[in-house]
Amino acid sequence: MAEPAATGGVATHCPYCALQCGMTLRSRADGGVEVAPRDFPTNRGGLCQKGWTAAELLDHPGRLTTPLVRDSKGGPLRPAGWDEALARIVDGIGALRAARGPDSVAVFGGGGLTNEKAYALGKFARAVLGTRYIDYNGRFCMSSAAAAGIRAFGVDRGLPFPLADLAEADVLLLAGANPAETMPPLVRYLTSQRERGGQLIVVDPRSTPTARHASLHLAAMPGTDLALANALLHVAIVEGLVDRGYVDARTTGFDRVARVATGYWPERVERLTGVSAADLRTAARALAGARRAVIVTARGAEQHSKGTDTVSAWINLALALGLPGRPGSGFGCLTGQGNGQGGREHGQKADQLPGYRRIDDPRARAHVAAVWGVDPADLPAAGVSAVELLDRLGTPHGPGALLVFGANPVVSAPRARRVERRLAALDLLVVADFVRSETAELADVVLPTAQWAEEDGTMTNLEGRVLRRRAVRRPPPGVRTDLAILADLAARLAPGSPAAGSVPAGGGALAGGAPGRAEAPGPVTVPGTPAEAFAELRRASAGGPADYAGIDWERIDASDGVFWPCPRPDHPGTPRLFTERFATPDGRARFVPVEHRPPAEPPDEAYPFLLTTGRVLAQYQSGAQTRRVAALNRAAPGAFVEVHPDPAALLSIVDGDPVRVVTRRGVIEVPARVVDTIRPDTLFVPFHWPGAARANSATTDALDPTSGMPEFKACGARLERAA
Ligand SMILES: Nc1nc2c(c(=O)[nH]1)N[C@H]1C(S)=C(S)[C@@H](COP(=O)(O)OP(=O)(O)OC[C@H]3O[C@@H](n4cnc5c(=O)[nH]c(N)nc54)[C@H](O)[C@@H]3O)O[C@H]1N2
Ligand SMILES: Nc1nc2c(c(=O)[nH]1)N[C@H]1C(S)=C(S)[C@@H](COP(=O)(O)OP(=O)(O)OC[C@H]3O[C@@H](n4cnc5c(=O)[nH]c(N)nc54)[C@H](O)[C@@H]3O)O[C@H]1N2
Ligand code: SF4
Ligand SMILES: [Mo]
Repeated sequence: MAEPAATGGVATHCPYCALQCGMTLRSRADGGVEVAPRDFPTNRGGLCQKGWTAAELLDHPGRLTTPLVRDSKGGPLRPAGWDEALARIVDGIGALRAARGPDSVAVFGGGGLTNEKAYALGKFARAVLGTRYIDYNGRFCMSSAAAAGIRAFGVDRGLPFPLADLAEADVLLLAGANPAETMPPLVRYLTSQRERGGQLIVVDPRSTPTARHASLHLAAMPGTDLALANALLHVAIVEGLVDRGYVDARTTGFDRVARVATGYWPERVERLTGVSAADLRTAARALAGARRAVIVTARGAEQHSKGTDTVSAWINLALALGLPGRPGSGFGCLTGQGNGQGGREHGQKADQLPGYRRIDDPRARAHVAAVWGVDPADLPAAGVSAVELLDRLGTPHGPGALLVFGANPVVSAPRARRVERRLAALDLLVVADFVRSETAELADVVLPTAQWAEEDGTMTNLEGRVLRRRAVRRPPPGVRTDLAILADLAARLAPGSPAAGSVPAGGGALAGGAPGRAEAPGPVTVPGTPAEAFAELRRASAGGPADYAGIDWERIDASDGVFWPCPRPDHPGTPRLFTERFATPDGRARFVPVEHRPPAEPPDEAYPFLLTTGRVLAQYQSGAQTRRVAALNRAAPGAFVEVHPDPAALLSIVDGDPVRVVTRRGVIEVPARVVDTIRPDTLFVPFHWPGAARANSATTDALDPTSGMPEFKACGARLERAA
């Protein structure tokens, strides 16, 4: 329930990950903000260290409180007024559009933005700028799981059931998920699952804090989950453990998948994965024998050039065992960013319109164009995925301007040195942020925005539960909200406004329609307040797969949030999907045959290790926020490389030695952490730090062909002692 006002606190949620732990904020006498945990279904009164310290950034001395502009490339950023900063943006955009049309401007969003902001950003890109170039950092995060979910179930909701179901599973399999560090309060569900006598199976090349809770740890080589899942399916088929009744009644395509599975006998897959045939059989029998079984994937299984097919392999196994839609059982993925789920529903994805509609669907275009008051023909076509977008920046035919809201790709994008070069080649880089992130440091214009505790809005957590973010105080003087910035830019760019003088007629939707059309629609506005934006989002999402039409703030306030789809005010919301049918045209889930293949860059003689990357508990993502919090820096002061004692001994490396992790793209300079919790053929580096320790200097930009997900989790590497 919402926190009663009588306590004097404001009930809201943590700004960081998709667990969206409940917290209560109180203003202190000195103007600061105090965080207390709040009992909410996802955290049950728990918070991790990041949540406890989240308010420290609100009054951080490095917080931006004035716009910054750069007068010439290579020159310094200097403080400027809002009018000057926004005029600089409008002039830059106008000049590019006059010369090269609407696709000369690109937008990059983030999965941390509220639903309202994600919606406004998509509308700004499509209907004000008229560009097809918009994508966001969620492409690095959830895109493979999303693509596989849509392919099998017809819809993408990370967990199609409430998180609490995990505690009730007799067998729970986590593939490439380390929630003990990435969602610590979730561990209480794992603990109660074990106390009830349940088994936990963890697939991870490292013996992580999560794997230490497991009854069975399958330490597979990075990039081999697909083969492993196919082997479990092979065992289930050979041993007669498939749920034939479910397969016949609720699915299509099993026979083709069964034929593929014949090639994945356990002894062969033992050689591919390094997991013993005996353990593969044990895992398959445990899952198949459980009354309630749940399979969950996260980034370890997904961030590969075959991430979509890998998630499909896990879904195939779940379908063969009859799990999705069965009470207490199921398949899901752990969404990562605070609004990773909602952020991928309302139109900041290159191929998508609000309500999880497809931009290439004529009915979807007509619906959204009507809400926006534009001609469907003026909405751009699908753009390209994040890495492809970054790759085109500043090239002769690519965008010359980029607006970034809620991402720090200089640290978090694969092959980051190339990203820096592409950003440097832009005519205009605009970054809205509350700190000088590594990406903001390269910008021509930096816009200071409000933080989570200073704004209202909604977030959709990893369960598809729509929640309220509530302001406890107003933004500091000089700071504006993202919505206010977008609304102001839209007004300044509108045809007929003085600032838009340099924008040509006929320039996409911005000019109000194609030349010669009799009734040109009026200028498109972007909602400048969260309430206006949510009201519009509800209408735009109505009838789409992620339907929010029946959700309003009062309903959320009166409950623990509302699960989408919720098409009408009298609709209860949908905590559990797929109980009767799947969201496919025939209501059945679809098996998809998938074959194992090696990573884009397998190890070889010159690069004998597999480099994988990921997270530590006390830092968040690119670290732009958490590296500024003193307690978190004490807990996790810098990057490192985990290496097994055997290869370390061969290379004469001892714990703490400075080393170089070298790939075909670059070098990571970090101290070695010699640990026996990692496979001898694998190296692990966390990606939260910039500079010489930046993991993404070395990662590959090989992409999944379906989702555009980069291969963050596997590429050939060698390890050297630093000179
Ligand atoms: N502390 C902290 N928490 C976070 C975040 C953060 O930055 N810091 N970020 C949030 C976000 S956006 C996300 S997406 C989530 C991510 O949450 P997780 O997916 O749990 O995090 P990762 O550390 O990226 O990867 C999980 C595990 O995958 C393993 N792994 C590597 N390669 C493979 C492989 O090929 N197969 C398998 N099966 N496992 C492999 C790694 O060893 C690692 O332990 O965390 C969220 N929570
Ligand atoms: N090597 C490697 N790289 C990875 C991964 C990996 O596992 N390995 N994981 C990938 C994954 S899963 C993810 S999700 C990405 C995340 O990658 P990033 O995009 O770098 O994520 P953040 O560090 O959260 O960056 C968000 C930025 O926006 C700012 N910000 C936060 N909230 C708001 C807001 O409301 N408005 C505005 N204007 N700004 C805001 C923050 O201060 C910060 O600078 O990294 C990916 N990169
Ligand atoms: S688990 Fe996630 S949502 Fe909860 S306190 Fe930690 S970072 Fe915040
Ligand atoms: Mo993520």
